[in-house]
Amino acid sequence: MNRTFISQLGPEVLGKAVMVEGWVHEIKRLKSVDFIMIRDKTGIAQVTVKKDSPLKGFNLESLNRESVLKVKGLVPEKQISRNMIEIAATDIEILNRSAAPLPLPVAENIESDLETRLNNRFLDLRRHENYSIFEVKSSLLWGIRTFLHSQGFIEVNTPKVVASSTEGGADLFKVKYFEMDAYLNQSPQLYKEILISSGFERVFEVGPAFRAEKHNTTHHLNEFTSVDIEMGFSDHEDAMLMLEGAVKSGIENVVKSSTRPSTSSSTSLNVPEIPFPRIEYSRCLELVQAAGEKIEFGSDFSPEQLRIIGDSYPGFYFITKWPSELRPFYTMVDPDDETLSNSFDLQFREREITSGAQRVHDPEMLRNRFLKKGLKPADFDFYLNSFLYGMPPHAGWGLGLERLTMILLDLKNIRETSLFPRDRTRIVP
Ligand code: AMO
Repeated sequence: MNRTFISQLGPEVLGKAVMVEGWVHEIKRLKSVDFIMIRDKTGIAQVTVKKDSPLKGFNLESLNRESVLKVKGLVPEKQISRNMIEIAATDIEILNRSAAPLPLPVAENIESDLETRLNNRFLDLRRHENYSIFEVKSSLLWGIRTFLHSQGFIEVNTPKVVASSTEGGADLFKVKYFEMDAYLNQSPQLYKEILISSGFERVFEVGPAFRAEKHNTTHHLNEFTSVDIEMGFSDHEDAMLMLEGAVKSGIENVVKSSTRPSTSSSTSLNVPEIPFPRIEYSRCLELVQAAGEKIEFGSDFSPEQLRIIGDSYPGFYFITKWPSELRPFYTMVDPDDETLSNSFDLQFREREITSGAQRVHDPEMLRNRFLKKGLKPADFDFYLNSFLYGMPPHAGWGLGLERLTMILLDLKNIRETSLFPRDRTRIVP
């Protein structure tokens, strides 16, 4: 007999024999009947075991919660409960037993602190609301991937053990690589640009990015998933169009494929309208100053100042034309005003989701940008070389997948969106 997922137990199985597999969610013992709530990733069903007709080889006495069962039974025509389907067991096989007591409750509606939950993440993830987060993250990524493929991008994979920094030296994890010093990649920036010189024209990558940021916040991880694109013969405006298309397509796919009510209850799960507003950095500066904050041109916004800006733009919006000195060496300066750059961030309220820009493609200009940032061009030879023999103008962006998942589901801590988060103090599990 084939397995039926619990969510598939609809009107068409009434009066029929089924086989389900899952975990013991709860056990309830009454006088003449026992109930076992069985849970798979799609739902919970109620298995009834009559005491006057014992099942061969099955003894409920020694069964702990979270044990793994295979249940065969009949689905009665007349169902007692409206929100949980009942199966009258004819055979129960214990596939594996769970130890007791559980280090973390799965069934009860008990709030455990995040530390305890993350220490016992394998159990924590059994909760349907947690599975839903990863279902959303997966659908989001699928929607983004599909969109990028439709726009002529191919997915690539670049090295994660690298020889140099891309986003600033302080946030690098140093690793030993045989006799050499190496680092964990902060972003695929340099490699995705090199591929534009290689004639790939449109590439994207979904991969881990490592940042040795020392602060422990609710929206930083030390390892996160970066969704990156790079496109040749393009500028920052083209990259912004691609970004809003990708975000919209990702959210559309989440809305379309959401299977459980808990995912659709989120406040932000409306497909956003594009184009997103484009607000210049200087306008944001004015907004913040008008609210009484002290900030000069050239400074980055503090969390509180981003909140002020976010209050004026409640959904997705771009902050464009950032001061050149605030952006990394690879960012193209604005040809009309070299204090500014052809760069953007995508924000959702006060939260940054993506950074992007048109890049410098002239090798001489790039060398000068390195020097201006106090970096040695010689350390970046492998990258600079690819600019010497025909590098097209190009642009791209990097999107934090956990950040986007977090804001879509209105979660308070980014760790909720990472299966096994890496933060300042956690590398296990
Ligand atoms: P940036 O450093 O702004 O840009 O990173 C891009 C996006 O990645 C996410 N992000 C993080 N998410 C969780 N934890 C962190 N510690 C973290 N750091 C960054 C954010 C951010 O917007 N190379 C450029 C992108 C480009 O220009 O193509 C870059 O990495 O959502």
